[in-house]
Amino acid sequence: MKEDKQLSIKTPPSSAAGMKAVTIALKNIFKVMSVRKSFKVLNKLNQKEGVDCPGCAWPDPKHRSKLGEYCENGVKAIAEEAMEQVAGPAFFEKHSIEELRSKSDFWLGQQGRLTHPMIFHPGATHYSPISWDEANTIIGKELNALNNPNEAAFYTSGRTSNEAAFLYQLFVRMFGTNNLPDCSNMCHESSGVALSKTVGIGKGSVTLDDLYKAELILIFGQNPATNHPRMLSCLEEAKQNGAKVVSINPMKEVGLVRFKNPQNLRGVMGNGTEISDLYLQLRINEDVALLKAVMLKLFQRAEANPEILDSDFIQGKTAGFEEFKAELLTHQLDELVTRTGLAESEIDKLVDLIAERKKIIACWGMGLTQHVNGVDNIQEVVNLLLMKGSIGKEGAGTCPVRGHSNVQGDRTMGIAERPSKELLDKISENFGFTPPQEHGYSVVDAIAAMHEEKVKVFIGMGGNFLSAAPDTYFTADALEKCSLTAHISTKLNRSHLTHGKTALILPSMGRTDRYVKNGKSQFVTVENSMGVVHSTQGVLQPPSEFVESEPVIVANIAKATLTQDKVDWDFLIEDYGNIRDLIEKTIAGFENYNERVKQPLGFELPNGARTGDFTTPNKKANFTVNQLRKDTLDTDEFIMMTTRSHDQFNTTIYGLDDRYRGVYNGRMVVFMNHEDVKNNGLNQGDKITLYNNYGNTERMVEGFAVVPYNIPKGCLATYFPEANPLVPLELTAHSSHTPSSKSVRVKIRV
Ligand SMILES: Nc1nc2c(c(=O)[nH]1)N[C@H]1C(S)=C(S)[C@@H](COP(=O)(O)OP(=O)(O)OC[C@H]3O[C@@H](n4cnc5c(=O)[nH]c(N)nc54)[C@H](O)[C@@H]3O)O[C@H]1N2
Ligand SMILES: Nc1nc2c(c(=O)[nH]1)N[C@H]1C(S)=C(S)[C@@H](COP(=O)(O)OP(=O)(O)OC[C@H]3O[C@@H](n4cnc5c(=O)[nH]c(N)nc54)[C@H](O)[C@@H]3O)O[C@H]1N2
Ligand code: SF4
Ligand SMILES: [Mo]
Repeated sequence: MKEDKQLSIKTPPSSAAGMKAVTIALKNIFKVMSVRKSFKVLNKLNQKEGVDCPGCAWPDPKHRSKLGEYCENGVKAIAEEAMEQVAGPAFFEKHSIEELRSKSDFWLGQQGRLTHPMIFHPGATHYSPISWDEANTIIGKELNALNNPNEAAFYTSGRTSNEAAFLYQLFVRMFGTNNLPDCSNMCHESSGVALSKTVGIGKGSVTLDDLYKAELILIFGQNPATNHPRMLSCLEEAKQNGAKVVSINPMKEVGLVRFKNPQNLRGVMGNGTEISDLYLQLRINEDVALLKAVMLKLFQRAEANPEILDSDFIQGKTAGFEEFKAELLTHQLDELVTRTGLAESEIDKLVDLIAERKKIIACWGMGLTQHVNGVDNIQEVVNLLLMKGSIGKEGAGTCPVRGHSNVQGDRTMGIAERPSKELLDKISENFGFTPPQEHGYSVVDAIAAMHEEKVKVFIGMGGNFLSAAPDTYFTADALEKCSLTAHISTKLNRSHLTHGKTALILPSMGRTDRYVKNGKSQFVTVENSMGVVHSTQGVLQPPSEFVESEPVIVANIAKATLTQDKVDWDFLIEDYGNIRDLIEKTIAGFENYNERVKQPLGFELPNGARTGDFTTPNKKANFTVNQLRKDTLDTDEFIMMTTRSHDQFNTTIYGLDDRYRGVYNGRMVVFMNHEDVKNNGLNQGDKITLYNNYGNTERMVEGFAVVPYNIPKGCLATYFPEANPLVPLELTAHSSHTPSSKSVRVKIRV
């Protein structure tokens, strides 16, 4: 794909998926892989005992379609990972780091799979090859030269398998720190915090079967057509079973309007399925106001009609109801409605749907979590479900839809900067050492600490820390201050190019790669968004003999670092079943791990919120009181979200189109309400500067082309990571420290 084509803006389509998605997916993969190799992996993709899709964490249904149990973006994820092109030593000899920095993220990704460990020596201009042994020795030396283990930070991105994640956190804690920031900090951390406090488990409560049985599904701040495409077939089935669907989202997302399932005739030949029965385009970050308005109205209606609330559930299973109700009644309905930007009649339609139904599921994505009040957003969702008794029973509950394919599993394995006491006690009992007890750094804390030179070594297990993090220039400075940055990666990315005084790239296998040890193929395990643990096994030849499997990489770093070692790392990587035995001993819910994971469907982890046995300290589901945000915008200010295009997976750019929003050949765009475009004297395609002034620091990005769009007045949308320089490091959600990348105040300059 050429990058020099002109940006073009068209009317967005009226439905998502359909046969077009199939053709685009196949075109994508055949461009970079042979047809034979493509089908070798696609035939196994998301099949029982096959390759788990490296895309999102959406679960697999019990019955798998033989036509293919995957979506367009799953195919793109495979093409990105398994492409035949390689970026080996010759590539790095040809291109200096300075030259690579001038290239786009899209170009970097197109250069192919990393094949050799590479090092950047202080003062060099290029990366050069290094052996694994030497690379591990350097890491060991740098880590052991620190004054204190807390001067190192160990990042994880959510593709890492359970086995690799478990070993990684064990190594890091044996080394002596809880500095385990992870991508979750920027993602569903607000969900984890809010759900642990209110219902006792930081994960969602529902299964796919619940979605099929729900009467009402509320979808807040999520764009499934792009980010969890197979969710649309699940919603289609739920609708056929009689469910109503409501989307609550400032942007009109095509996939939430109409879906054409390429696997059935109606999707291929007909008009497809209408997904949303009601679409509420509220203003950015006014979900708390909307939820409060809805709950106030439910209380008003319950005066005449008490059975619309589940008083048995409220009395028997919850705490804090009276305080919650008392605070809610202090709010003025008019004020709440005005803030949402919605007509009261639209809100009444939502209240009608909720009042008449008992089995309600709330799904959500980044549109709720990435705000200063991200935790409050989710706590208000829980308040609504609790009023209705819509949790802990069939067809009802919480459904935070996770991002990376194993982000939830990584947390279960102990990748957490604030580990539970239970985990630390178990580690101590099983491994004969006392793990550090004090909390470590989350992503934003780690950036601040690197900037202050309190953290000097950064190791990344997957991911692209620089581009994913907020405040890009500040984060770049922070990484450059480190003495060593080392990334375990499958593909080249910007974090390799903005680095510490010494830098390492350690090439890793991905999901699709086959790993054979002593003549035996090894599988690893993952946990999906609904708490099902299952195996995944690669089928393709890795891109080079120097590419290593993640658990092996971790074990070898541990061996080169730890002086008083209590773990037989070689034994563990001899057969990954040995790692699973240790996981079983350490983490609750993994009894008979090696046996149960061999079942074709895997197994479900225990979930108290699913069964109504809440594991909060008071054993109740807790109502909470959440404040309404007080700030208002200046008259010339906008509130901006950063979001994903259809052609990207986070910082990996698959292509330059966002066809569901009608944008082609460009990513430097800003979506703006039609009237705002006109009132600011702008036209489609005009290039503008976006800037803001948090903490008296001007942050700015230039050259964003205006796209008039169906989004409320005063709201803007840009793509992540291009707009990340505008997200201040200190603008984070209370309690979860998640960057507020969905509500950033900005002004515009022509
Ligand atoms: N193809 C593909 N798949 C992916 C990813 C990817 O980048 N590409 N990323 C993966 C990851 S890590 C994650 S976390 C998920 C992310 O999946 P999503 O959560 O769907 O991510 P976003 O694209 O950030 O979209 C968030 C949605 O929230 C809406 N929104 C923004 N602000 C608000 C608000 O204030 N209120 C409400 N109600 N809505 C709001 C936006 O309009 C948008 O529709 O997807 C995963 N899957
Ligand atoms: N402004 C803004 N910022 C955001 C967001 C937003 O919505 N807006 N979203 C946030 C969210 S939800 C998330 S989850 C983060 C994502 O943050 P990250 O997880 O750090 O980013 P990714 O883009 O997923 O990481 C891609 C890189 O991972 C490596 N990789 C891929 N597969 C593998 C593998 O199997 N093994 C190994 N070792 N490496 C692999 C490749 O080298 C690739 O370049 O970004 C966050 N940042
Ligand atoms: S919905 Fe997610 S997990 Fe399923 S095939 Fe698509 S990208 Fe992969
Ligand atoms: Mo995420």
